[in-house]
Amino acid sequence: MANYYQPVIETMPVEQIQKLQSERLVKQVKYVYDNVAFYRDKMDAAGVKPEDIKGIEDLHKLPFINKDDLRDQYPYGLLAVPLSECVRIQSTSGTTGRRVVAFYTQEDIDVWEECCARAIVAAGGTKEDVCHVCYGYGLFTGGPGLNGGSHKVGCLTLPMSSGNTERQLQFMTDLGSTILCCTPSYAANLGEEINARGLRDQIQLKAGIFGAEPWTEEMRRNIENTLGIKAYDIYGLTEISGPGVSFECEEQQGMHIQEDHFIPEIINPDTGEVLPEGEIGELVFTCITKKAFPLLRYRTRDLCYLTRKKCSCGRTHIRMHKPMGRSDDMMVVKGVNVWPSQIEAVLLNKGYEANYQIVVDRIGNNDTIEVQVEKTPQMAEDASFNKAERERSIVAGLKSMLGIKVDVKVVEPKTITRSEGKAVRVIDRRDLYNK
Ligand code: DLL
Repeated sequence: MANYYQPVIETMPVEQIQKLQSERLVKQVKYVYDNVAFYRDKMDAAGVKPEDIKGIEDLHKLPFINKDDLRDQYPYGLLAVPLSECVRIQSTSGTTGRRVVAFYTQEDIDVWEECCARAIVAAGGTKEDVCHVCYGYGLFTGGPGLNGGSHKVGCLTLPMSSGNTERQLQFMTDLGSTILCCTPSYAANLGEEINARGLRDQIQLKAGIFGAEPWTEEMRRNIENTLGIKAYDIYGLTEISGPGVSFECEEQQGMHIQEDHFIPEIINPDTGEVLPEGEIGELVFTCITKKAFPLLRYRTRDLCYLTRKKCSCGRTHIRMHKPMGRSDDMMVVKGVNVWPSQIEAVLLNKGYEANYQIVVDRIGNNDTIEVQVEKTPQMAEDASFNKAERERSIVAGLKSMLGIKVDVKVVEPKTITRSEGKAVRVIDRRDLYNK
């Protein structure tokens, strides 16, 4: 069995990684220019020829592409190989507009699964493990990606897919799952059910690989305590391949980006200017090994920062801070920028679990925002629980975090719909008026 912790690549001195990236970038730009009319036209319009790209220092000369370009080119406009070379598609879960469809050659799938294998190994996975994958299977990349990675590591793979909590818990206890892969919100739900059914001493989980949605450090601590595991973050997006574009090591201090396959940049989302290491902005990726659907300078809309600070795990690949949200997740309420993750941090710090929902509306010309959060089971049993006082305390916490008055309702346990995949945290009724 191959060892998918690949020290030669993952601990390569930075200058060598950059040299490798430069070589791959030069080849990739020529490959894309020669094979994708859309890019050829875009580069011609920007006055850039493949020969102008001599290394990563020239990356900034290439034009950006974004999700609208992908939608406009749907379905085949960005393919760089004949369709007969493609063996799979995956697609985004977008509910509005055209879905994004990504294509893969067999080689693309091998690279993607290898990326997921590295993530599983970084979370302590070996062939002795039982890897319980309850990300959705099908068009969503979560299930297939982690499934493939788990096979490569040699774990016993449980392809559970999402939902059916009853069955998840039965397999988890009967087959002794040791690594859990799902969204953090579903991990929190499973934790809640495990505790409610008194199953904690029957589970053997040691690690979780959670991603596909934003989650806070507070939520991490909560999940770790409830399930008795170490919770690792994993990031990725369909357009770039799927999960495994970056992943956490045991340090849990940001996710190592797999720099032998992807070059990250952080830009100012308004001006497109490339920002220095450490500054927060929009994450942009250039794929340097993809064959079927090779995106150059793709704007993810995810906001984060990068760091090259030395990591004690020995990996030298640059780390990205967990995305603080997407530029399109940000709500402007009463003229103030609000991210759901800020609200989550306040609630979890005050002892609640991540069972909450944010409802934004407009009455006349005024925005309203209400946060509904469930009591924990302990709070529900506590006779001295003072609802009005607790609500006032959350209102004060949110006011100091956001600078605006938020209405708060503490509701009974199990009254907010649970998610099995990506959680729906925000209901913005103002969207109805804008249609
Ligand atoms: O969510 C791929 C994935 C599956 C990642 C399983 C991790 C685990 P999409 O459905 O295309 O792909 O959604 C991609 O989800 O641009 C981010 O906004 C968000 N996202 C993904 N991982 C994280 C994470 C998959 N760890 C979009 N933290 C991305 C925060 C994340 N947001």
